[in-house]
Amino acid sequence: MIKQTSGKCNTSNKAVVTWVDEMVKLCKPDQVYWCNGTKTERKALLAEAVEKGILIKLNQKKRPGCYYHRSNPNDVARVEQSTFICTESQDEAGPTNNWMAPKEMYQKLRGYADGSMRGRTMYVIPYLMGPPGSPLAKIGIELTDSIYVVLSMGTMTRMGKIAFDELGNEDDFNRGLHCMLDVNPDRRYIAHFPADNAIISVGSNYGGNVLLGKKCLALRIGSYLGRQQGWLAEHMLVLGVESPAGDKTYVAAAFPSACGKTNFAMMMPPAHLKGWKIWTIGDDIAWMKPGSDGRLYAINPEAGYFGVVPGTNSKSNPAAVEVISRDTIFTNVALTPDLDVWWEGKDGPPPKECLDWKGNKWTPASEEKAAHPNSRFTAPMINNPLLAPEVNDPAGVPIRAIIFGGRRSNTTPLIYQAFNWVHGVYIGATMGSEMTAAAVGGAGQVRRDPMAMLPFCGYHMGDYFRHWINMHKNIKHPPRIFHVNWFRKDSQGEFLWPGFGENMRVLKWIIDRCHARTDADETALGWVPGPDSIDLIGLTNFPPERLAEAQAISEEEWRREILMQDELFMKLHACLPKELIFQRELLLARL
Ligand code: OXD
Ligand code: MN
Repeated sequence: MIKQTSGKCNTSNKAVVTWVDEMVKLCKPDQVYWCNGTKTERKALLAEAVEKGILIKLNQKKRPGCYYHRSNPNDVARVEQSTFICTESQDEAGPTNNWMAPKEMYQKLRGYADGSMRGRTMYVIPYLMGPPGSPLAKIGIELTDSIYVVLSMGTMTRMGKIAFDELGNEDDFNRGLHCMLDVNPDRRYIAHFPADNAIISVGSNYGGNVLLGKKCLALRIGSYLGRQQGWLAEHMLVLGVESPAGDKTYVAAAFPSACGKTNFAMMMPPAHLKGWKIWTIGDDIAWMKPGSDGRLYAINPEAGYFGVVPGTNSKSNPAAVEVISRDTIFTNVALTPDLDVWWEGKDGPPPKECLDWKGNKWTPASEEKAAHPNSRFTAPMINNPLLAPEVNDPAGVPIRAIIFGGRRSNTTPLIYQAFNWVHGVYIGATMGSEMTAAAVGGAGQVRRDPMAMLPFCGYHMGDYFRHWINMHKNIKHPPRIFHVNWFRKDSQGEFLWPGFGENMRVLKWIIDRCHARTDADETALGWVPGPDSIDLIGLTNFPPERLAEAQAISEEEWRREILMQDELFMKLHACLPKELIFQRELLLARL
């Protein structure tokens, strides 16, 4: 008989109780704790995590409600090579996903899970993804032996009783099992079983691998369900742009991991663009469905931010600085002697001395970075001064523009607009980006990352493109589609565009295009701003020639680019929609 310590089973849902019992028999924890999501519970769990040395309580005067965590140095990012989509056939998962037959993977991972929680507590985390009452919201239950996961899920999702209330007696919930094991990369698997709406993650304690509501449910399983049910699960931020006249236009944008989605979602417009204001809906994931009025509506399924810390400062993201000033768990940043945190790119000078993310003494003369490049903050969205109140609207917000963007030091202009929906799908499908620290391996190399979904698409990428093309039929008023590149460099290796808040100037052009308030010039790639349509007033050291350089289209670079795109198209050939091949031909002809 399992001993229930404090949290009692708080549902009578038979499917839930049966499944939890089954997993308890498998993992054999000493205790089972059912989370209810209250403040009192969080306080107690935080105290327990501190007592066990899993968290360090930070200086509460400087950072009220903040805690510090160090992960195992072998476990600091998503591991794409250990991430599997377990569909019945390998074709269904497609060539861009690792695949194993469900039966085989269940057997392997149940073998690892068997008895893995002996001497430990199993936490039952019921959670809701999306605003309560939203037809787009989904329920998940994560079973984990990591208190760090419980505390993080409490911030990232609407966790606790609310999820059981929404579920009622239904059986429609995601079944997620997470076992830390000994955090050994050789026994690290993040396995998705889309047909069962189930996930098993073992051998890691890094957010992207273990906060199962996020990448696993909201994107991989979500994209699979979205295709079946007629909606889109996307790796996109969502924001509202308020104009000086007070109207709001909603935009969704897909950039690969660690390419500035959080900064863009919380952007502070430059002083010159008086009266313009950004409101955040979400910074990482959008679930989008056509509404009965023919527009595409989006919700943010999350309730918090799991953001990259290095580079966060009052210039790059003043709102995030405020977000992480309280109630935040910092993972793998540096720890100062007064129990505050530090990272490369923080405001102010570096500390004279601190402990780096591995706990070693660090000084500014040290060769290593003090904070891991993929160190993270986990913070509640309610801390965000720019949080849009509509974030809790069950209906979501109507999307007028979709922006795709990669990190490219050459080839791709600052901004261009697709000619139409299918052309926009082609632009998203062929997106390339230089890899970042958010995933293990390959940093800096250009890889195709279609719609920023390469690591997150739960089925064949060719079928995913087909789903995108088909969605158009159900969206009478489709969003306009754009592509941006904030990262293009000049011949000296300097960024051509100042980025951060100045991106508002580009966003303003996008919004104006959506409302037919500005014109554009036609190029081989798509529509681009006319000579004076991007407002450069107030930008220092930025002559119009620099914008022309950022917008330049080199035929030679584009021929090379199209050849690189072909590698992905060849890979996906069996399921690649013909429309995309036609788009490629049209582009070549225009060039
Ligand atoms: C993330 C990622 O953590 O994309 O959001 O890796
Ligand atoms: Mn992401």
